[in-house]
Amino acid sequence: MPRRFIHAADLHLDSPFVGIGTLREGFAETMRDASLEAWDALIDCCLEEEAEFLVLSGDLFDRADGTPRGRSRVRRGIERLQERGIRVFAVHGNHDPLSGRSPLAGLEGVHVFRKDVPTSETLDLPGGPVTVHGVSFGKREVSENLALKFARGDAPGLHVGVLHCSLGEREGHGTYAPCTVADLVAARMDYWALGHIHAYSEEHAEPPVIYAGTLQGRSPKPGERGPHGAVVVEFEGDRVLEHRRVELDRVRFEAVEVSIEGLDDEADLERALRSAAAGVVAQADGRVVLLRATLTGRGPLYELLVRDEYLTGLRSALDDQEADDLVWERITSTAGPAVDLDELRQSNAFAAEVLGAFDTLAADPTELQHVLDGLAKSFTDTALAGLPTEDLAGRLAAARELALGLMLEQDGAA
Ligand SMILES: [Mn+2]
Repeated sequence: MPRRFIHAADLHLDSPFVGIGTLREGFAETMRDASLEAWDALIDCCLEEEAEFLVLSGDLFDRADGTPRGRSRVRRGIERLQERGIRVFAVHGNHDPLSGRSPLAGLEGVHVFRKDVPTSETLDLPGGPVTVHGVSFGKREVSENLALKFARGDAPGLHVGVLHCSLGEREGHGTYAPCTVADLVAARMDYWALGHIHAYSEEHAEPPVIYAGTLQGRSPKPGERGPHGAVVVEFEGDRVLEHRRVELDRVRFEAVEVSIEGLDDEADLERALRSAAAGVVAQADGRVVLLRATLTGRGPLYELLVRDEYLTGLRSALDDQEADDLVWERITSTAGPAVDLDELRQSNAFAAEVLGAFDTLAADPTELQHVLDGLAKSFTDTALAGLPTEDLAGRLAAARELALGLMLEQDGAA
């Protein structure tokens, strides 16, 4: 029978969720406990899989010393692992740097890797030896390439590297302890358990170089959406046989896009939104889904969508009727009026010039950011205001359609 260990990262235990719209009453508690319940599920998973050890690749907490609730839950979980002899290996990341005493210090069965210089621990397990190598962040901003300092050594058996790091630049993530896949492969580990990037990602197949992703998604941003959890790694001797994701999240962020094309009235719109929601709820396996919907496409319903407060009202209307497993978190729109853009671009109308200006802006992200910042202040009640500030393309599209809609309205009035 293959032996197993579990890899988890970026748990940010007991930290608040970020960037969430209005939630209906009764969900505060579910949200507050989600990261801690995901931790309990991780411990259950270690026991069920009969894992020999657990590795935590940084950002266990959102801040260096964690929170009393978070620390208490971690202690309880680790006690449960100890009863079964399951060891824990942890490094600290940029959010919970090892600046003083680790909240994990002194817990039985836990090894916290020191800061700045990688060290290794060899376990003489009944199935054969395993060596785990790791290094903690000593401060938030580590600019050194820590990967270059790892060395396999000559201990027999499996070698696992544990590191919080940036492989190249990633949107939404600070660049810390930068390194390349080649640097990691050169260290001759049999598995690299990485932390920092919040979406699961397999960076290299042989040896596996894996970002486990957050245990529990933390916001409606793309990297935090969909299933989250940990990685079960199966091995024999010094070879990884297989690794697979396990879903341990308690609340799931999802996003759907619904086109208004071909929709005639509000009843059609509600039906289309509910049907899109049913698809993602079905995949969530009973978890609470926090759903963000974006309306796209062109059609006559556009006029309805741009009315003051319409989208927030529509969100409440849908949310009022939902069961416990779905929360309508936000509805945004990049939809437009029923016009043919290409036809308009070819025309002599003023609108053609306006479209040209938008096309130019789309090609210049710096100028676009500048213009959108100004627009957001002037159009606080529009569809534009509801879109996340980081969604530059979405906000530009919404602004373009708003301008077109206003011009068409003028034409109609004349
Ligand atoms: Mn991090």
